[in-house]
Amino acid sequence: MAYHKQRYERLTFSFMDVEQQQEAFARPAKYFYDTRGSQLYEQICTLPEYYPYRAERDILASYAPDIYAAMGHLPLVEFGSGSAAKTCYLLTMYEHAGQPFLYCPVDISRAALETSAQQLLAAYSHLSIHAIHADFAGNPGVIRALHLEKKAMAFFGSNLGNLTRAESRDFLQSTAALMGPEDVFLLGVDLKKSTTLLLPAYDDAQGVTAAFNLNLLHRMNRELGANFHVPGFTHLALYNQEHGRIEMHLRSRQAQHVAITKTAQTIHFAAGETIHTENSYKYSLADIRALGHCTGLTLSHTWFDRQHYFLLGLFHREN
Ligand code: AVJ
Repeated sequence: MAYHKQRYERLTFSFMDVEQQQEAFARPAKYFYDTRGSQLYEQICTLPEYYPYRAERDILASYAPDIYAAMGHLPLVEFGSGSAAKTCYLLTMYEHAGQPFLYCPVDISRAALETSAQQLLAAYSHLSIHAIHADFAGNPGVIRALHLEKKAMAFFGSNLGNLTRAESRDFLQSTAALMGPEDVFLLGVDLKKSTTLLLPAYDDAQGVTAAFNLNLLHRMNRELGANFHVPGFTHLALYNQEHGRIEMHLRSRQAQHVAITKTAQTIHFAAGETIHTENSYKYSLADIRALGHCTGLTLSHTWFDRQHYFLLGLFHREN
């Protein structure tokens, strides 16, 4: 794996060659997040129907002192840090402790890492950052490059929801394998709840989620030389009871052919046939406890938002 380093004052960068990393998942959600897709996702987070973002932020805003106390003043590694907007609640606790601290954001977007690092370094005087530019999906082991003796790891945003149950187990297993006896893992997951609440969160009135889903077709047209007639597809969100997940699909309005130049494929769609674009798995508290248990992790603390829509759980290694 190509790997190199760059050092500034208080900011160190490590790069894992993202292009060379192999695809670990059957349905990688990362393809949603080109420039337009990332904008649309940010817009989704402001929608009245989309509660997960606000619920997790409220947990962090309400319980940051508690969470920080349970974690300890350890170097903080965050998978999929993005803009690190929620992480600030914890970083503020570190700063108030008046001790030097280290934050290690891991993200696939180099731009997000640079922008957030500049802002955080300006805001926190005791902070040093070691950023890792990598696609950590399926491989939390990228953080071995940090050679941290003790650490706290965080995985916010219910991003685990994009992984199948088996992939989630693998992810937690790999995470557990990185943990020493005093290390902790903070995980944010969206809880199972009524479809009356779930479905509108993935099929909002303004059609932002629809645009986010359809953006995949625009992206394929642009980057793969495909000729999807985008209005020929509609956004579909459903709750799959058996798997406990929201599924997003793009449904072909009519029978049609699509040619994809770069892959030399022609694909036929029957009327009503769908492209299954995303899974967003939901967990119960018992699911999370069991998931931890089968990967050698104990759920030692839990925090909920007021409405119990979302869970932030802290795991320790079982000894
Ligand atoms: C970024 C994976 C947490 O599953 O809720 C939002 C992505 N998809 N609306 C989620 C998403 C449609 C989101 N995650």
